[in-house]
Amino acid sequence: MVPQESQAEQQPVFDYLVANVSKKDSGFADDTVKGSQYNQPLLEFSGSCAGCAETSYARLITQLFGEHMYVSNATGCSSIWGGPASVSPYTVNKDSLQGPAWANSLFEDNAEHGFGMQLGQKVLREQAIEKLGAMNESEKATPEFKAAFEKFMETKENTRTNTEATKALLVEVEKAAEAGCEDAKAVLDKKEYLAKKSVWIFGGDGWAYDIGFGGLDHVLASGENVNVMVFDTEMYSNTGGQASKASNIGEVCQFAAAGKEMKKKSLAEIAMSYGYVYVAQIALGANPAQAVKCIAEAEAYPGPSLIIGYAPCELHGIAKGGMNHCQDEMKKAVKSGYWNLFSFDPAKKEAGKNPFTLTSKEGDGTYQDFLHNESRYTRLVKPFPERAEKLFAKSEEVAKERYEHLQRLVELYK
Ligand SMILES: Cc1ncc(C[n+]2csc(CCOP(=O)(O)OP(=O)(O)O)c2C)c(N)n1
Repeated sequence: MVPQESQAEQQPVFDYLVANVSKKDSGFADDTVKGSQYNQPLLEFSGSCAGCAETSYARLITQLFGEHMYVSNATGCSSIWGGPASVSPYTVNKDSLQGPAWANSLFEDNAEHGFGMQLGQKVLREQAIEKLGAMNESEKATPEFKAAFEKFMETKENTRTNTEATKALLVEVEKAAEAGCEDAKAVLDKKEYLAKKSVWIFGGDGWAYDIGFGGLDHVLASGENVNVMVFDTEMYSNTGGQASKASNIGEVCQFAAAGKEMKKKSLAEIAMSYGYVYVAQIALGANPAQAVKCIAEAEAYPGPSLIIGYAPCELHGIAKGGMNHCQDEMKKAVKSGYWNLFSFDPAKKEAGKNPFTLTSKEGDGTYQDFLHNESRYTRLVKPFPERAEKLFAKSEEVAKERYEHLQRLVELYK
């Protein structure tokens, strides 16, 4: 890093790029790894720590659905880099000046807050659709209106295609309003709510696994179409690294100064037990294709979805490479069997297929190397060498059991 003033002569280049460079047709679908990277990120210049994994997940989600997103954000790192006082790193796109609508409620009621966003916009949207239905039945409905309404209804649940269909329909609604149609005027009053929205609930593991868990469970059980993204740093990062139920065996955190003894809670499986919740565990740096696929599947699933993303953090104290190699650390976590990649898609079950997909392989024997590269573990070695050895061995054993259990789930859901 160098002082900002010394780089000021580059400003015209930056301005040129911002003003003149437009989206190129990549030839790849938007919901693929390559295609998604041609989309404008609607999260930029956040105040996160360098290398923060949380921002890379949020940025990617905005590249897929940003223009249509409502985000409810739990208090935690993501509400701090996502909404520091007076500025916002979330932005709007160049063409329609649309971007994520973002709000932070509390640490403890984030799921409920996002649920309210979903219900509020759903009711307004349905009221507008009811009026459109009445217009469609009217003998005054033009063939153009009928065709546009049909297209709108066909794409009603698809976040991407419904936007264009809504635009075309609103042209016809405006014509009808000009001709004096009262229903059309009522629809125009709610036009912001007409296109399909993508409702997201963001938060850390302290929120999802612990403090906000009751609300999260309630919202997942509701069956409503919300998408939950958990940034799993395996600790309360924003308040200096307290242990959460996502922390792992042997991990040294505040309130677990001698290394946590209990294993990590399987939030994913609690959600899977409902059978109608889309669930995925991802790690962007380890398998970007699986991550993008799961995010797209979760968003497309017309019920509740929970994605848990492994998020290395400054506080993990990565020895080799530090946070410059955050994405590589995710790779190591998956390769060693420390973190598992899988998804449970109820839509597949409905189609007669196995809903459970186990993507990652068995650990490759580097589990202890993984632990020994992070100071949240190695901190235990000096003061308590024997305890460290015991807990690290237990952690590996539990990870093996967990993987075998996941393999059994593949058979169980067949
Ligand atoms: C009810 C309540 N308790 C405690 C806090 C203080 N607090 C703010 S952020 C935070 C930690 C958040 O941790 P996590 O959910 O894991 O997210 P991360 O910071 O790791 O992204 C805490 C304890 C709060 N804001 N509200």
